[in-house]
Amino acid sequence: KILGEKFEPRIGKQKILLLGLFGSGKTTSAGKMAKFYQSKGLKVAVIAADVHRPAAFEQLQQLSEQVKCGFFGIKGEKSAPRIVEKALEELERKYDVLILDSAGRSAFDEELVKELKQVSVMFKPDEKFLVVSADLGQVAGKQAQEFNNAVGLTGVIITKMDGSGKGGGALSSIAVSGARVAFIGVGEKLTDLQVFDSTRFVAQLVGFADLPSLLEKLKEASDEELMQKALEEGKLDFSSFLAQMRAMRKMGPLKQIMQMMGVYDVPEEMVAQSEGKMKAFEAAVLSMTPTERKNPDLMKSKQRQARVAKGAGITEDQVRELVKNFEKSVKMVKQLKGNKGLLKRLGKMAPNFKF
Ligand SMILES: Nc1nc2c(ncn2[C@@H]2O[C@H](COP(=O)(O)OP(=O)(O)OP(=O)(O)O)[C@@H](O)[C@H]2O)c(=O)[nH]1
Ligand SMILES: [Mg+2]
Repeated sequence: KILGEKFEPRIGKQKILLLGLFGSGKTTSAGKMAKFYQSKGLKVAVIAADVHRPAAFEQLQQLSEQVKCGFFGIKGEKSAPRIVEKALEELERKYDVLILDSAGRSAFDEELVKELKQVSVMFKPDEKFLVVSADLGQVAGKQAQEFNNAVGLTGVIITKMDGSGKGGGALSSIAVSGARVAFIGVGEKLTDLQVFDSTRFVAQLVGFADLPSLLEKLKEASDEELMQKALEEGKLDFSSFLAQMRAMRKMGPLKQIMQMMGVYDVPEEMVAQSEGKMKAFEAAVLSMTPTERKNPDLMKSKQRQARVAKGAGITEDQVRELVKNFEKSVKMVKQLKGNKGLLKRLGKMAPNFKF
């Protein structure tokens, strides 16, 4: 498995400690998780133990009111362990799931580790989830390692997967760090939380024609030289992109390709959507001039997009989507190439495959 197994949240009595740096999304995630566990029929309370951030108490209290879950905090109390001690006395018999929002720091440092250790000793959490923002990209893996070494983690929550182009980097670097991704945050609303499931995630990625892990698989199919060249240079152009799409077609339906890679249960609608997209993309690339195919930046021009759309019989939005997805692919190929650990994992997953 590339990105780890599907996370199975425990549905039962438990204590969850959320930790992480400033602004990573701890408090928001506390609210989202309260809602999630409550939807599983459990009685949930959140604990405000961030004693450093002004108004942390109020922020969590408001969230708890929206979720309609329990809340505990001591306004003005400066000792996190004391809050935890009182919270346990007050809540432990009444609730199934206790979620503790701890204080962040601007950077990983001794003070933070010290406080987390004290809180941990008092709280005795079943789960210690590090909350990191997808914006961190590859740095997320390093952070997961630091926290894991210092206080031990049972999982990672990656927030802001919606807004950032760096989500793939964050996810892969965490997988490589050996930590497990438990949940992902995909928006600011309380319902914007997903249990992490690599299959589903990969299926979402298939929304763009160039799934980087497919790239290697595809090079066997056709236009081997082109693909090889693109990979070696870490540089794709629209011609090699088209070659991949054709290779994909040749190899048969996307679903089968995914299954060859060990990814089962690809949702039907996603497959259908991306097959349709592929056709439009192919038409667009064929309507480009050779110069445009070799110089993808040219296709940022609105006039060129309009011309290609007309020639291909698709909308300008579809052309823009192609350009956008193409850019994403280039980024992901670069990340893939720079990520030796992930390459090794992919290699293990597809044993007949050389990198
Ligand atoms: N788009 C998006 N925004 C998010 C997500 N999760 C959190 N945010 C936003 O990120 C900002 C910071 O979130 P908080 O939950 O306050 O972060 P925190 O880690 O508690 O921050 P501190 O208490 O300052 O350490 C808020 O504006 C949230 O709305 C997410 O999954 N997607
Ligand atoms: Mg907070």
